Amino acid sequence: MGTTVRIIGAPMDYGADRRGVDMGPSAIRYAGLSDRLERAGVDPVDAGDLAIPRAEERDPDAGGPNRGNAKFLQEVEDICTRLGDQVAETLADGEFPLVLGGDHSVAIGSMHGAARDADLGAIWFDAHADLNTPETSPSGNVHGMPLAATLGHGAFAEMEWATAPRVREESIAYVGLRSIDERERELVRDSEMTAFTMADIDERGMTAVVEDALDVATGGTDGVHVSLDLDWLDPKAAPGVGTPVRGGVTYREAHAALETVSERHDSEEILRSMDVVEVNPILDEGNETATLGAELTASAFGNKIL
Ligand code: 5AB
Ligand code: MN
Ligand code: MN
Ligand code: MN
Repeated sequence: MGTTVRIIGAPMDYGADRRGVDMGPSAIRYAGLSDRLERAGVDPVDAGDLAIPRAEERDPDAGGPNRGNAKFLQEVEDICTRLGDQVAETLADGEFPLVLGGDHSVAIGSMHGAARDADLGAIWFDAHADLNTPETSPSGNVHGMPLAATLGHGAFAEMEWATAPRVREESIAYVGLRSIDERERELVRDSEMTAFTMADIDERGMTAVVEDALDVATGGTDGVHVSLDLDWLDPKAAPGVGTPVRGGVTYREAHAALETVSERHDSEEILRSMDVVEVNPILDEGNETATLGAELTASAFGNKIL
């Protein structure tokens, strides 16, 4: 029996400054996600979108004083709690949860759900480290905090909905890092996480780097969460993102990376959950970035030519 992939839309943009990322799930579906997944040999079922109130109707400072300068943290909590439940239910039903963002704060919910009954490793395909806390964030945007939340750093230590005890630093690998805040740099250096920067990809090639990242994320875990932030790619390939950074991964490197994941999954069934985030259709050109998100997701499941 083939894998059933349950598509869960999380149209949330509370975590980012640029409006429009809430349209990501529609744009990725419109780019032919389901057909592409079928061609990759899995069975997609669409669970629709989580109901999420518009930001204009919400108070960015709700939730009280221990929340540092994190904006809309109360909303993020509500949504990630519901999302985590859906991800956990999907896994309990024997299906694969594919979460469409939305800004990257949705990963707090995906990982919390995926790690409820398993030790979870993660590969973070992103230009950024996403390791800020409500205390350290320069922007107050929660999309810059999901890994810190999952690991229970700073104020997140008190937030049970965010911290996922079964995700450990030593099972997390960054791939493609190139834009990091000073405080994050210290944290990554002092942590047990593994960080492959763009320079590592230049030197060693994408396939070798992703093989190593897979070793990190599979070592001593029950499965791997793949978090794909489209700003991982170079803005020339993926213009529709809110925080573009030059010098990113090319179209071909990106496919090679996800194909490497799929090859490992074919032999060892390592994949447990995935999210595709930060697609902003308002900033996109011809739905190119959403299309890339759909294509790369299919590559993760083995979109082979022959
Ligand atoms: B993304 C920045 N580090 O915290 C911050 O797109 C950018 O999910 C965060 O990777 C980028 O605001 C968050 C400056
Ligand atoms: Mn990110
Ligand atoms: Mn990013
Ligand atoms: Mn928790």
